[in-house]
Amino acid sequence: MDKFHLDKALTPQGWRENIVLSIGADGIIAAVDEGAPAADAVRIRGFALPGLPNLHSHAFQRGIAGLTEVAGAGDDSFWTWRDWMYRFALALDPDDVEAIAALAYVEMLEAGLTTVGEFHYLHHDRDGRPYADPAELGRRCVAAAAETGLAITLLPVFYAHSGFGGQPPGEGQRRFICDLDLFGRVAGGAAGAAASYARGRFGIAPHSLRAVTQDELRLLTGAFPDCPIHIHVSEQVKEVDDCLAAHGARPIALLADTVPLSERWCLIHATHADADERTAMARAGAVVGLCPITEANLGDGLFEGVDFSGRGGRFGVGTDSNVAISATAELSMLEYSQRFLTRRRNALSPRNASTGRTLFDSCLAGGAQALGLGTVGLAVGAPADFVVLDAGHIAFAGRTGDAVIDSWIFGPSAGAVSEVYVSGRRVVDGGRHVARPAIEARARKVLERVIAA
Ligand code: NGQ
Ligand code: ZN
Repeated sequence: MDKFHLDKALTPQGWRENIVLSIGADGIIAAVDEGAPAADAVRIRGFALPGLPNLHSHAFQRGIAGLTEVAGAGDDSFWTWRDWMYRFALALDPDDVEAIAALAYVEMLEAGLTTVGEFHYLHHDRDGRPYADPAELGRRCVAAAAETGLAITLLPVFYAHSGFGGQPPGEGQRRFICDLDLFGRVAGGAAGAAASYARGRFGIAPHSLRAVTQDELRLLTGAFPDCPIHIHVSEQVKEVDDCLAAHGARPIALLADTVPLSERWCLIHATHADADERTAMARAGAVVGLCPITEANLGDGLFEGVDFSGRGGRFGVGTDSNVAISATAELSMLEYSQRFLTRRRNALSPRNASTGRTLFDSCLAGGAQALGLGTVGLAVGAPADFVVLDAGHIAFAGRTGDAVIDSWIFGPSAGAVSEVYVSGRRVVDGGRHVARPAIEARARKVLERVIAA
């Protein structure tokens, strides 16, 4: 059994010193001992934190990071960004998708994110025809996760329409489109791919109320009764307006009327939820998947997070478009968005509590629920997924306990992640993923070729 002696670690019982983790051959923590001698254990000298789940990613979009920040001739918006993104999506072959995903996953691990929820909708060949294996590209995402050591919950997406009321899809969406029968084969293959990787899990993702009809939603939730379900909802004002025009209801209200919202649901963005919708999500125990950097980048708007958490609402964070891949920047952006909104400081923490610690704990629990991870954290029964912050980094001078998390998230902490372990295996060493050189070289070739074309 592998053993790690952690000098300082955040456990479910709080900060502890000198604990010893014993890891089984399956990568699961079999024992946590306090004050046990560490003679046969690997000594971990920094601050150890559980790895955070990244509950929402479109890995391929990493390829256009920074390329959509030039103003066009008209007003730029989410919808003009989407045109750029669609054009890029049409250019990628399976090897390209895998190479870009592996780069994104390396960057996630280096950031301290140890699981990804891959909301995967690029299914078919460039001409729109299904691959011989209809789950080819989902399989490539799992291959990229396995190569990098990242845990993945693969969420194959059902996408059938271009707008409310079952409007026919556009030509630019041809790689995403399935009928229910084809989706059954895509999802079956995705489930098989996830099952073939020890750290793979599976859920489904009806893309949005724009892309899926109410009847289709009901059929899907019935056909996949047990797994996590993710959906984009209420992200843009236009989506709210179109939903009101088509159905006389706001998106989350419509969703809650259509299917029983529950703990297996993860509602991505939920930006324009009104008070009743926030209550409905909180009561159902559903997770809201906030993606603060992408939501800022796309001009989505502000989610009323203080009100939502006051109602007992659960949330986690995702890197979504992967325009920047950073756990600390997602968490600080989340808190700052609420300070802009409420004109208060320490908006998302209860009185006399660390904001960083509160956000960290919430997003660990919310992300784990949304991705169907079971037990997480430095506890018996959880996978040995942990991040080591360099205790000698100047960001932590004079800091102990939760001040370490606050200084990591809000302070000048670039380069603070020194090591990352997944299933007890070290995948990041000295701040760098152990396979970064090869994965970066492969991705560089792909990006230079595809962007020049
Ligand atoms: C996506 N992204 O699925 O990548 C979407 C754009 C759409 C965000 N919603 C496509 N941020 O919503 O139709
Ligand atoms: Zn998304």
